[in-house]
Amino acid sequence: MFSKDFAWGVATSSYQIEGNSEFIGGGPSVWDEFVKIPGVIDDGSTGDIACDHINKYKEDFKLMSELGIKHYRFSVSWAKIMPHGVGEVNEKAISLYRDMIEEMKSVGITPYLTMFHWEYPQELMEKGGWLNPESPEWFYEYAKVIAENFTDVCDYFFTINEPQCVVGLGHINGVHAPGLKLPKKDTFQIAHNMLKAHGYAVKALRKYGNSNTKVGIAPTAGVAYPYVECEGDINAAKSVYFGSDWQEDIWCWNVTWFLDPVVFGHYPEDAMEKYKEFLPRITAKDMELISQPIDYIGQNIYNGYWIAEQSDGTPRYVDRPEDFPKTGLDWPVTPKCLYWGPKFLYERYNLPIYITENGAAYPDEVVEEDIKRVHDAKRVEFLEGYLKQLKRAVDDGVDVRGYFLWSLMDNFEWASGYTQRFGIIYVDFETQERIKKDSAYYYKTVCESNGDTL
Ligand code: IFM
Repeated sequence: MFSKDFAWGVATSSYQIEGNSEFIGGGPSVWDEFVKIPGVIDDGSTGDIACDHINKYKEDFKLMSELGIKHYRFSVSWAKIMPHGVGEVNEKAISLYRDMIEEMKSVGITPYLTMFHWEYPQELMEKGGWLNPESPEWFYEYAKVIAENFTDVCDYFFTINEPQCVVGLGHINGVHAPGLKLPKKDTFQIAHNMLKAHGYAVKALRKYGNSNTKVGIAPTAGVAYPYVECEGDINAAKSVYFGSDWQEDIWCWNVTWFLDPVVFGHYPEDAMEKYKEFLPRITAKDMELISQPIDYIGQNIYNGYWIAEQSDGTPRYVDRPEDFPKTGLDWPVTPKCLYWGPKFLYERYNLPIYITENGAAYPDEVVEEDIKRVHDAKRVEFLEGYLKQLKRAVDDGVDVRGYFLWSLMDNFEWASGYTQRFGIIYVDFETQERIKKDSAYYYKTVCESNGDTL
């Protein structure tokens, strides 16, 4: 059973929904620049208008409250708040975000603020971005502004969303902003600087926040889970999930490089040995900074992969059959990752867990019936399957405190533009009309019954 204060929520991010209203000002982020490059976004679109949430947030929070959703993970934009990344603070952005928070609270929604969901200030990018040795201190300055301006209205914070994507998609294969393809050595440096930035952000929140302020990080990674639920496969899966057998080209899709330092204060030894020629200078002071005590870990979990134990005791990656179910982005539908992921994470890190993102893109269609409707049966099936597994984890004693469905509404899906719809609310991007999908009504029953209907 889910605890009575379990946080049933939805998630979004600034660039993906807000739109770039000029009256709020701020400076460009790397995404504002990246989307201008021809060919980088599938449909040639940008987040300039997105869901126009900046002008429609009151309506959006009302929709959430009609759906019984009482917890909301959203992000604020570093570039909008600090036009140059450091120094000047844009008071218009501060008031906008404060108003958003007050507004959501007025309809009974608890805010969970993510400080960095990828809107890196362009001006700092021109100084080297995350590769610049000063970048962690820049983030500290930003985090101080966040702490000073939002800890009186919000208790829950996440520092960085999916550092893996920033490193891998942004700096290894260049399909996300800033669109770089850097040598491995640089990408390890970037990851280290981001982790230091996380540590600084925790410090700033502790120093300038208050006794109610809580903080964690929100990384991601596919979940290695047992092909058969027997002891051998379970142990093999765990060894892969927390091991160092990472993809040669995109090394960063892993759990331990990003969570071990944060929770244990050291990088995983096997990976340190394996990647030693690429590692930056890592000092004891860095590790002390990175491992500031946190209140919980977030984890964005979308899918997983099967692992079996071979007769010699080593793990084997088990292929999926051709007709294995997939979502719109060709991501496999693997509900059990929402059981094994939290279970393994809790065993290793022993901290409360929030599932900070989970959800599915499918090609939705609006039909005219009594009202406009979207019959997204596959998304309902996806959610039902995944949430049942999450319930199983909770029933097994895993300390999961909340679940944030990605996403409240269809939005700008980065390099896929508007071609992929993740929302439980349909957005007509021509008219900005919102239409509740069947999955929204489904999720309402889950939230309102505190998961008893699962
Ligand atoms: O839309 C993204 C989100 O910004 C980060 N996590 C994964 C989602 C779906 O791709």
